[in-house]
Amino acid sequence: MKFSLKDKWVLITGASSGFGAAAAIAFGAEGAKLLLGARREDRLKQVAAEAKQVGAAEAHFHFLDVAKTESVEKFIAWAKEKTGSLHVLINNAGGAHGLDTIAQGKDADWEAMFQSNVLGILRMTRAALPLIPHDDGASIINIGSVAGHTAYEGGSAYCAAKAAELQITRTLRLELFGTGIRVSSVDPGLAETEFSLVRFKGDAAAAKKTLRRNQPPHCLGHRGHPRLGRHSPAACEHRRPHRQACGPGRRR
Ligand code: NDP
Ligand code: 8X3
Repeated sequence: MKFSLKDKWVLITGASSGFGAAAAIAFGAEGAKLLLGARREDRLKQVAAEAKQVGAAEAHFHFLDVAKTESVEKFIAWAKEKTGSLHVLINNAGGAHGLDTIAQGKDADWEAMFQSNVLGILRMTRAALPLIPHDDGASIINIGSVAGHTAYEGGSAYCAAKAAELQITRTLRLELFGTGIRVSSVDPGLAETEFSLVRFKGDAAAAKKTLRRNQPPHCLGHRGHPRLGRHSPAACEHRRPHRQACGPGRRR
C-alpha cells in the first residue's frame, strides 16, 4: 500500500536552502501542504513558488529563527492559523560555524551551533507537538549528521551538537511511545549545500576545498556505522592516506 502525502501538512525548518529546500520540493511534488520557516524570507518565497510549481497543494512561508523562543512561538502561532493538524515536522535548521580546534574555539560559534542544532529542535518540537495528531501516522524527523556519531578535529561543538540531536531524538521516541507519532533522525554525510559556505563564513574557496576532499575535514579513523555510506568503516578504508596521516594514536 502506498502511503499518500497528498494534502498532508508538512512543516520544514531551514527551508531556505540545502536539504530543507530540497525537502520542500520533494514533499511538494507529492502534493503536500507546506509550512516553511527560516530567516531569509526572500529565499523562502522562491522555494515556496518552486514547490507549488511541482505540485504542492499549498506552500506558505514565515520568518523563523529557531535560536529564539519568541520567534519559534510566533511561527507556531502563524502555523496554527493555517492548520490544526501537522502531519510531518522536519527539524532541519542548523549547521556548523567554524572549524577551530577547542584551543582556538570562539564562543559565538559554539553558541550559534548549540542554539540552532540543539535548542532549536527542542523549542520547535515543544511548540509544534500540540498540533501533531496521535495515531494518524504522523512523523517528527530531525536532521542529524554522521558528525553525531564520529568526531573529527575542529568539529568539537558541531559533533557534540549533533550527538545531542541524536539523544533528543531517542528521548522523544521514548516519550512519545504509544502515541503513534514516529520519531527519527536522518544523519547525512557531507553534502554540497550552503553548509560549508556557512561553516567557513562565506569563504567559497575553503568550502570548495572541503567538498573536493569529499570527507569530513579531519577524519579520525572511524568506527563508523555500517549504514552511513562513505563514513562507514568500509569507506574509511578507501581513505587510507588520510587515516594514516591522523596516526593510530588519534583514532577513536
Ligand atoms: P544549508 O546551509 O544549505 O541550510 C541550512 C538551513 O538552516 C538554511 O535554510 C538556514 O536558513 C537554516 N538555519 C540556520 N540557522 C537557523 C536559525 N537560527 N533559524 C532558522 N533557520 C536556520 O545547509 P544544509 O542544508 O546542509 O543543512 C541542513 C541541516 O543538515 C543542518 O542541520 C546541517 O547541520 C545538516 N547536515 C548537513 C550536512 C552537509 O554536509 N550539508 C551533512 C549532515 C547534516 P536561514 O539562514 O535562511 O535562516
Ligand atoms: C556535516 C557533515 O562530516 O562535515 O554534518 O560534519 S560533516
